[in-house]
Order: sequence, then C-alpha cells, then structure tokens
Amino acid sequence: MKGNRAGADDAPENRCERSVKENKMKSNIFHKTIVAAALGVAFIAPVHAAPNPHQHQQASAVKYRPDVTFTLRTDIADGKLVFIGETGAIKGKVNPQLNVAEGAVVQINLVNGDGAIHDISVKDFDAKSDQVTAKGASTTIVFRANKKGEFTYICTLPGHVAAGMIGKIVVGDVQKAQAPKAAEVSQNPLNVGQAVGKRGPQKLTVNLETTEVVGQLMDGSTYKYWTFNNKVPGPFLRVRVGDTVTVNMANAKDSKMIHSVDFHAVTGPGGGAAVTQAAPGTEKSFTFKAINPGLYVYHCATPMVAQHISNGMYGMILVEPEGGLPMVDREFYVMQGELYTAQRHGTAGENEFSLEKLLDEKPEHMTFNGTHDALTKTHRMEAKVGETVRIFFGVGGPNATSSFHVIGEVFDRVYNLGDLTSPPLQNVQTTSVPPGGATMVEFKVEVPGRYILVDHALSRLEKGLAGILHVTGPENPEIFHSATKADPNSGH
Ligand SMILES: [Cu+2]
Repeated sequence: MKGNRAGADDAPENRCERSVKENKMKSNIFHKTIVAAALGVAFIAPVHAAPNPHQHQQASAVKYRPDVTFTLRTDIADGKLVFIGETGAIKGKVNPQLNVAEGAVVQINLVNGDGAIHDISVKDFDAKSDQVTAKGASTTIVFRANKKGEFTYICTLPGHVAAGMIGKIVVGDVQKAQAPKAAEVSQNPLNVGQAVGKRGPQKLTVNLETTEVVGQLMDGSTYKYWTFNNKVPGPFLRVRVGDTVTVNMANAKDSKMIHSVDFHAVTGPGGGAAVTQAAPGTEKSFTFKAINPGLYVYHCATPMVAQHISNGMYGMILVEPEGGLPMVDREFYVMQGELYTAQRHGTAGENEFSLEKLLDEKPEHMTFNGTHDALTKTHRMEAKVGETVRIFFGVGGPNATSSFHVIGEVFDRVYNLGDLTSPPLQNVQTTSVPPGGATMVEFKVEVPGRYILVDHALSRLEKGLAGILHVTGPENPEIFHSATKADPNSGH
C-alpha cells in the first residue's frame, strides 16, 4: 500500500495557523490589487486615453465578462466606408443595428478590414477606441448601456461618418433570441458523491451510459454533446483504495458512435478502454482493483479520441486513501473542457463540430462543467465565511493546460497533480493542471463576496470559462476593508 496519508493527516487547522493566516492576509491584499489592476486594464485599456471626467466611473461600472459582444469589420461597400457585422445575427449586415438590454455590459470589437485608419466610438456612453491602422488589427470598447434610447456608433476619423461609418445602438427591452431549448447537460458541481470515511475495502459497481445528446451550450445556442450519463463532466465516482470496482458501460441504442471508457485510476489494458469499445445498443464490463489513491480523470478512448473527449466524454474518479480525506465544509466538482465549433463563439442556433479547429487546437468555447453558464447561472456554488472549501478540479481538455486560479483567494493547500498522499503545496495562487490531469485544492474563505474561478490564461474567460463561488457572512475588516463600497456590478 502506497498511501500513508502524510498529506491528509496534516489537517488544515493543526498547522502553523497563525503564520498561514498572516501570510494569507498579506497575499490577499496584494492579490486583490493585482487582480483589480489586471481586470481594470483589460476593460479600461481600449477606452480612449483622453481626459474624461466620466471615464473612471464608466470603467468601474463594467464587470468581468460582458453581457453581449458584437464584432464589426470595417469595409468598403459600393464606394462607401462601412461597418459590417462579423458574427451572430448581425453577420454580413452593413452598419447593423445593435440591440442591447438596458443595463447590459456591451463589448464591441472592431476589426480593420480595409487597411485605412479607423476607430469606433459610442459618444453617449463615453466609449471610444484606439485607432486601428493595419488590415487585420483590432480594438475593443466596453461600456454599460445604462440608459434607454437610440444611440449611434461611429468612426470618428474626419469624413468617415459622412462616408458611411455610422450605425445605430438601440438600448431597451430586447427580445431574447429565440433560444433553442435543449437538454441541460452541465454537471452540478455539488454532485461529489459519498465520502468513504473510515470503512474498509469493498466491492462496488459503477454503471455508465454513453449518450449523444443535443444540449444547451449558451443562451440561444446548442451543441450535440457526447456524454457519460447525460452530463458533462460525467459522474464523480468516489471509491476507496483497495476497493474492487466493476464498471458496466452501456452505449445507448440511439448513439451513432462506438464509445468506451479509460480510467486513469485503472491499472490494466487501456485503463479499461481495451475491453469497453461498445457499439450502439451494447454493453461492456470490466473489474479493477483501485491500488493507487488519488484524483483521476476518466474519458472515452474511441477514435478520434480528441473528438470524443472534446464533445464531453470525460469525468473524474476519486480514489480516497485509507481513512478518507480530511473533513472540510464544502466540496465541489469542476472540470475544464474545450469545444471546437465551425461557428464562431456566440453564434445562435446549433453549433457544429469542426475537425479543422480541433486539429489546430483552436477552441471556440471553453467551459467549466460543460456549458457557458454552468457555474455562473445554472448551478450555484456557495460557502459561508469561516468555512473550508475543497475543489476537485480536473481538465478533460482535450488540449489546453489550465492555470487554475480563484480570483480573490489563495489556495491554502494544493494536492498537486491530484497526489493525495504527499504533503500538499501551501499558499499557492495559481496551479497548473494538464489535460487528463487533476488537482485538489483547499482554502478557507474569510471575506464575503463573489470569487471567480478562472483559468488564468484569461483570453479563455472570453470563450466562456468562468465560475462563481458565492461567499456569504459577516464582513471581516481585519482581513479586507476599503472606503470604497464594492461595486455590486463588478462581478466580484
Ligand atoms: Cu466516445
């Protein structure tokens, strides 16, 4: 038996709590500043640098992710200069009307399509971009549409409005895009199974069904997911080291593909994949003994494996060490994945798989627990001030390494690479998790607020990768206070 639980016994509160806390205070203070600066820059930078009395207020009124994004490309059409819609409902339209809800945070990307100098400005919301000069160069404005009415977006270069670079923004009651209603495939992060506690080894059975199901990807768009048990990620399986586990894997009758399962916790051919290649309507089975404690990924391993994984066929199995894991107050199950769609991010309707983008490793969507809204709207992750939170975090991928981070928190303990038997790392800001890898992180929440789970490769936030941990309870001014009231619209 490998597991001596050196790490697990080293319980959170037994160990130099005072110095940990002091360190944490320091780190948190600096951390907050840095994060605020980083996010501030991200949103403020595109806005014109000229002195503007409203700018500060304007910038601080936005949040970590816009409610709506438009992309416009400059072009010359019929001898006129114009903006052309790039994606979604405005695609191909000249100077498209942009409809946004009152109060929405709006992002407009401008791509230079003709090689002349341009910019974009929405004067009524104090938003003005830098100039873009080269063909293919881009700029962005972000603002909160905080009043109803009809406004204009323009290029402010002399003569360009007269030449045709003007369009309308209508702020008001927006009719929701006809949202195609599809299955909810996102996995609830609260589904973490039953802790093994002090029990001895047992014989267990795990039933998996592989399915192909059209699921809601984001508001107004769907994707045909491939899943284990109709959720992405698949079920969180929780066993004890020494358990003998029989896996029954049925491939649904209405599947079109062969599917299988490879458990990284299994010692044997293909982690089980060698004996579970199941045609639609058939069932396969194998039995393994869990001999290595740890947190492990499982996934489909049928060609093209990357496609099966990307489409949603991944999950995790926790092999608890003898005696179980230390007690914590909250546990969450979170997995990161990528979707490669022919349609650009944000395109309404059904999004289809793109082989080309998969092979180029250029995902259009990146998600925690399968969909854009899984951990921001669909499911709610909560903790109370003073509680200890544990996140089982894995990367299905198939390709991107995650730089897992929780904005406004420091991981008190990181069970690096899902190793539960070595002493954990301590006081870690961001931890690297490879595709097909996992980590277990723990931290005590001291200050109420909204803490955002991200991959710190933050371009991915724009592709849907975000989750929120809501922490409620009394303020804790000793650890964090400010004369400025936290902006409830900041997203934090
Ligand atoms: Cu599969």
